[in-house]
Amino acid sequence: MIEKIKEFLGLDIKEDKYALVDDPFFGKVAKERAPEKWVRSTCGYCGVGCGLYIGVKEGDPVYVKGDPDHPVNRGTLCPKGLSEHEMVRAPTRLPGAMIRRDDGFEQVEWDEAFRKVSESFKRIQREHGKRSVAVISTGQLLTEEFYTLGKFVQLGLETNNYDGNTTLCMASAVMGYKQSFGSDGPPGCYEDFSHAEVIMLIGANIADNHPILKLHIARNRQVRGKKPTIIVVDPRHSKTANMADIYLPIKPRTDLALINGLCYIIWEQGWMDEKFINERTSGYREFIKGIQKYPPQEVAHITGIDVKTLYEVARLYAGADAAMSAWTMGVNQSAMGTDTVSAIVNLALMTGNLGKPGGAPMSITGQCNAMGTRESGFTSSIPGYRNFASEEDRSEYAQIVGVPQELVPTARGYAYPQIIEAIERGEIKALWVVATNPLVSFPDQPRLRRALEKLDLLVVQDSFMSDTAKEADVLFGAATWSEKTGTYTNSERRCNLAKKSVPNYKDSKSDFEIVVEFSKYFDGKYELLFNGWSGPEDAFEEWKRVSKGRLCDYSGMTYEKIEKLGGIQWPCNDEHPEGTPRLYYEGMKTPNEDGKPKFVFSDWQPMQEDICASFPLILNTGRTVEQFHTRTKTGTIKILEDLAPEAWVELSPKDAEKLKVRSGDRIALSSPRGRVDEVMVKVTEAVREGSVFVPFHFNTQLVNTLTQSLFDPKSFEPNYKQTAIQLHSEEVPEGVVLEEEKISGALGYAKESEERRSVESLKRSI
Ligand SMILES: Nc1nc2c(c(=O)[nH]1)N[C@H]1C(S)=C(S)[C@@H](COP(=O)(O)OP(=O)(O)OC[C@H]3O[C@@H](n4cnc5c(=O)[nH]c(N)nc54)[C@H](O)[C@@H]3O)O[C@H]1N2
Ligand SMILES: Nc1nc2c(c(=O)[nH]1)N[C@H]1C(S)=C(S)[C@@H](COP(=O)(O)OP(=O)(O)OC[C@H]3O[C@@H](n4cnc5c(=O)[nH]c(N)nc54)[C@H](O)[C@@H]3O)O[C@H]1N2
Ligand code: SF4
Ligand SMILES: [Mo]
Repeated sequence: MIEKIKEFLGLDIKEDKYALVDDPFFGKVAKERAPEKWVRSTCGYCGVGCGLYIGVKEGDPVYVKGDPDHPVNRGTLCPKGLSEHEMVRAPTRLPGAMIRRDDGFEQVEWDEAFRKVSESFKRIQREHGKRSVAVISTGQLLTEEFYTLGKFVQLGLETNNYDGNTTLCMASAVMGYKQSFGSDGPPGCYEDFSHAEVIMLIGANIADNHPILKLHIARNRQVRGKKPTIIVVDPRHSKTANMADIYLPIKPRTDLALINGLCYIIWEQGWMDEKFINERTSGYREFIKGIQKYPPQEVAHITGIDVKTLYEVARLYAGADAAMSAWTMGVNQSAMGTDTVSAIVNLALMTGNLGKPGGAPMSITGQCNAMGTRESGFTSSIPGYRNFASEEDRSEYAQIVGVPQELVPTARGYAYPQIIEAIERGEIKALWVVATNPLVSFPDQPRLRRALEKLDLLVVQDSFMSDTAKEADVLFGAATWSEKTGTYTNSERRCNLAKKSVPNYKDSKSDFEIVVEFSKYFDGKYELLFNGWSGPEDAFEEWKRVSKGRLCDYSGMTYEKIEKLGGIQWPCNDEHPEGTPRLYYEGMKTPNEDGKPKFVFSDWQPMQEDICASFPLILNTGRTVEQFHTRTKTGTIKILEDLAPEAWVELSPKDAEKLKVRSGDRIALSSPRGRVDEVMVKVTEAVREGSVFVPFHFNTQLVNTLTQSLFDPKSFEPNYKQTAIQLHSEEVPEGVVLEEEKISGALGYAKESEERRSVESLKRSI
């Protein structure tokens, strides 16, 4: 039988390289790929932070298996983790340092590339000031690398125009936590998914994007003896919505009104936890005044969720012994992201769901080490969640690392979108992009491209020939996952060890080495910042000293201990030598002045995006399980590419009818910023009439051509999830025409009493 299958699949039976052989560690594996050794490590894709083993043969990674002892994933992995080894030797890897010549890139000695870039940076800084050089980094380096990079950029290059793709991702969660707790830091942990009676997933499609978290939900019945109630809040019926007991298909970007409304009902019905509120929180009175504007009828009107369901959800949430809300990009990527995060915290505080098993507001982190950047990265705070504005914090940091205090910035520089605007204005002349691919991932691509063309120098430090790398003047070819050692911290503050298992690809260098080597081209900076450092562990040791006594305390960790325990959750110190599962448990103070978490009221706002007759539909963008971001990695993995080779547009049956298209047809999408052609139609009830969904991964159908430059004013996170667009099919090239009622219905923000306007003049703000 097996022979028949092999023949059918066209496999070479004679050679029998697919025969299974015994592996001392994992039982049967294919003979061809039987590893010589297994190296314990951590997945380098998403913020779940799964433990795994990398199988190595003849210096190449050939296998990945889940680590059965790791508390996060207990031996399981998602398709990306399982195939991660396949991207490491892809032909699109950058072989080392490269410089653009007239006829394309030429690989050069590192010295030549470092000399060229350092001389340009110095000249530009001499002529235009230190801050005319900017850096955009990532949530995908190791903490040791971020720490080293941040230290060099701010104390070496002396520019605070330093930000990263985390602003496209977790910035709203960071700012929301700061508003509510006085500091960033997710309070909950994965174990809470197994202890909660009610789990509300808000704008988080974990089935596609954090699949291994489902394990922790599946354990809930085992832990509590009954099934939890799962509530999913998402305008689109995502795969995660299939898990829901209660699915709330809210109108796009109305989450803040929904949460305020749930709090109103809880207050009105007296379902709140008064003891908790009185003893452990502040700001309740003012908060209650604020939510008076959110009675159920009003909220039903804004969100599209009926009054009865609102009461039911409020009753379940407030009545549960423990309830948690977990959220991701449906919340963060909005011009109201920060305030929505604080609203989620308000709901937790009102119902006493903080610092106890199953009771937490919990952001799910996107990238494998977005947490590490937030803690150590120098972008929105001095390492260790220290405040730029605080003289005490600046002096403490300077003292610990032995640099003159004047070097420590007194304020954060430009956030990512502001850096792009400063390039447009000609204020920033050189940009160093590290491990991110803006020419796919940033909104309003036509504008970004125009801005980047104005630069005197674009340096890209990447492991692959990304879309942005293709436009660079100089490339720093970086080693990637499995080629370097250091730590990633996951969504639940768990610091995991990722280990080098194979040699670097060709002449590439690790990001740590690149930064330390590069610093030698700047007078005295290496001696000042990295003297005697020989590897990432030196950065980790300094990071431990810098974080000691802070909320994100790593001082009690060592690589050995991290590996032995399967990761450690900060704070980890003398008091908590094995880490801390939850923050703000009874007796633990928040960094707010009074030590208490604070209720922060914010109004839901209709916002500016021109929905009109020309662009009457809402575009929602996001992800699919097979692909990761801009596909520099997953695009090289055959099985993942075969499963999801191109973008598609999810369209409701009614809109498909209007356009006279069926699943499999191709249509174009346009917005005031541009047009994307040839996107495959998928007709589905998952999206409502007037809304469409397109994954953002594909440079071939670049959906960020359409998205707008609209950002949360507090976090600067882009509003990726709602863009006014039009669709065009061959049969109906002029696109969808909606009657006025339908437009307001799709958007849902028109008040019944509002004056009706003609379709032409309908520039409705959403
Ligand atoms: N396979 C895969 N996994 C990934 C990634 C990947 O690229 N591929 N990327 C990683 C990263 S960096 C991140 S940030 C995470 C992102 O993980 P998720 O946030 O789960 O991913 P998205 O698909 O961007 O968006 C989630 C959901 O938000 C919904 N949404 C849109 N508008 C609204 C709204 O107004 N309100 C609400 N409540 N929901 C809304 C969308 O319909 C979508 O289902 O995934 C991580 N994991
Ligand atoms: N429309 C729309 N746009 C979005 C989103 C959305 O939901 N909708 N989501 C946003 C979010 S949440 C995110 S996080 C961003 C992600 O957007 P990007 O950060 O642009 O996406 P990646 O493809 O992960 O880019 C990481 C880059 O690092 C490189 N790399 C990998 N390993 C290494 C390494 O070890 N060292 C170095 N130096 N480079 C390495 C990769 O090759 C890749 O080019 O996209 C954002 N854009
Ligand atoms: S869930 Fe995330 S961390 Fe786990 S294997 Fe998949 S991509 Fe890797
Ligand atoms: Mo992200």
